[in-house]
Amino acid sequence: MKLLASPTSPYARKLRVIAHELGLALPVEDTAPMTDPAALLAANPLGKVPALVLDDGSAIIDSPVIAAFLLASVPGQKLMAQSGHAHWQARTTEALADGVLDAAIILRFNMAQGITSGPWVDRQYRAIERALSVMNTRVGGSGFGDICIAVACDYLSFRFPDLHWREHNAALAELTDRLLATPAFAATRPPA
Ligand SMILES: N[C@@H](CCC(=O)N[C@@H](CS)C(=O)NCC(=O)O)C(=O)O
Repeated sequence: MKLLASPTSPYARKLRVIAHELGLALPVEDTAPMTDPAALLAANPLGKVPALVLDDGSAIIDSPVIAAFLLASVPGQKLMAQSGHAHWQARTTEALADGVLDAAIILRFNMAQGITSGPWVDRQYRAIERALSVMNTRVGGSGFGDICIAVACDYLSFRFPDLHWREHNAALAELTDRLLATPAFAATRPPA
């Protein structure tokens, strides 16, 4: 299998860290989504990375679905509970962290068009702020959720250095610093 992904995609980073922690080989094929490469559109008609292409040529898309596939590939994995309340809470933490990324990416697309203010922009910042403060209370819920959180926080540091998300979110800051020092995060740091 191979992951179509750009080196800076935080959704792909989440998957690469998870694969690393699960001991799965996950080769990455450098793919720039905005140029609409044929291989990406064949795997994902939405034109987004990451997309996972399996050995039989079929594809799995959307990072939460790919994450679930990776976890299911390793029976007995310890990153996330298999079922029950803890399972759904871990997946909810993933949705929160992915939602922070979705809002951040909307902001970046707006910035690229020169739009840096207005109600739609403010709405994204408010969503990020609220989600961060809830994520701050969810640290330590699961290894999987913690990875999702740290990937999102480090993406904010990477793309929004003026956001100062650490100031009111001490648990997020401690978690992110701790996970950034692990081999999986070090190996997937986005290029400057
Ligand atoms: N929900 C998707 C979001 C993926 C996504 O937005 N990827 C960005 C790159 S980080 C992308 O491919 N954008 C291209 C586009 O929106 O056309 C996931 O979790 O995989």
